[in-house]
Amino acid sequence: MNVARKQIVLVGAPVDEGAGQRGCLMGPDAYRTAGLAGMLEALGHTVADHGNLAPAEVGPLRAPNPVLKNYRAYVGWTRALHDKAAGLGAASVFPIYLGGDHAMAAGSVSGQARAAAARNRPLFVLWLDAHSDFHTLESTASGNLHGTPLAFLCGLPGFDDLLGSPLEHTLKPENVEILGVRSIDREERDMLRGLGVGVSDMRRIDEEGIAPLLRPFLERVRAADGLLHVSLDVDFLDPEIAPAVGTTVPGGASFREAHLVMEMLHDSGLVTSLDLVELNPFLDERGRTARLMVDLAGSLFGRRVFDRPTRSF
Ligand SMILES: [Mn+2]
Repeated sequence: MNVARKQIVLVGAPVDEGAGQRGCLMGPDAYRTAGLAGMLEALGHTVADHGNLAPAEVGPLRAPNPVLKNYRAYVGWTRALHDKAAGLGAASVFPIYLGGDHAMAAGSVSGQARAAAARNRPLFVLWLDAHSDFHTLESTASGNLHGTPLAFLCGLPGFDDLLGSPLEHTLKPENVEILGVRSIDREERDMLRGLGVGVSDMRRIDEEGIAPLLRPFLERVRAADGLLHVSLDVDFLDPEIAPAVGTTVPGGASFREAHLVMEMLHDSGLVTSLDLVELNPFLDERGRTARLMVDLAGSLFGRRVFDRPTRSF
């Protein structure tokens, strides 16, 4: 078991322009209110809260597709988060990016990828999500940009505005594992298949169990001496236990499946950065989703569910 103390940095990313429903901008403060920092400190880690970021100033831009919503905001947030994440990735800290809708991962992950490349280590990404977020700016029908970050990160074309130049350190598609997915559009499926991204849907999780699906991926990260970024979307979880998300899809991960993933990630000692995304406190029930996400972070940082007294939710 890995019990190393970590220097954790919290970065608020109150992004909600990428989602179809507003409210994710309250996410970072909901995590703070739910006691994220104190919980991590109680586990023996040190925590520095860097507050909330603001989007970078962006000059005039024309959206490449008229259906896209809040395109300039996506560009501004991506640039601000990319710079912040590249800096944190170069330091010996563990950043937790507090979202914010999933559009923020375009910046957090690309910045971490840049830092990983500077350290000559491959970056692997575990994407825990009901959706694959693999639309291009052309293929999206909804225009909601939180459906596009993973396509950007894997180097699909059309995203050069995001950083003002082509993405230099793209993720290798085979270094990306999407777990828990249960809603993929046809265009996304074709692109995912063509590129060789790892995708385990809920049916596979039902049939094979979540641990045997995660384990080989972790072994590949270890064998490659890779860094591992985890991007945890609230809608990975079943809406019965995590209602505070604008994109609920029935049939998500259970409480135990989600904790097991986090415990395995902790035991692996491989995770170096984390996104907590899509929490919409406006849709929550007395903070239960925020508290569950904080609890899951606790498992990722070394807490055991069975060490705690039982309590009712
Ligand atoms: Mn997502």
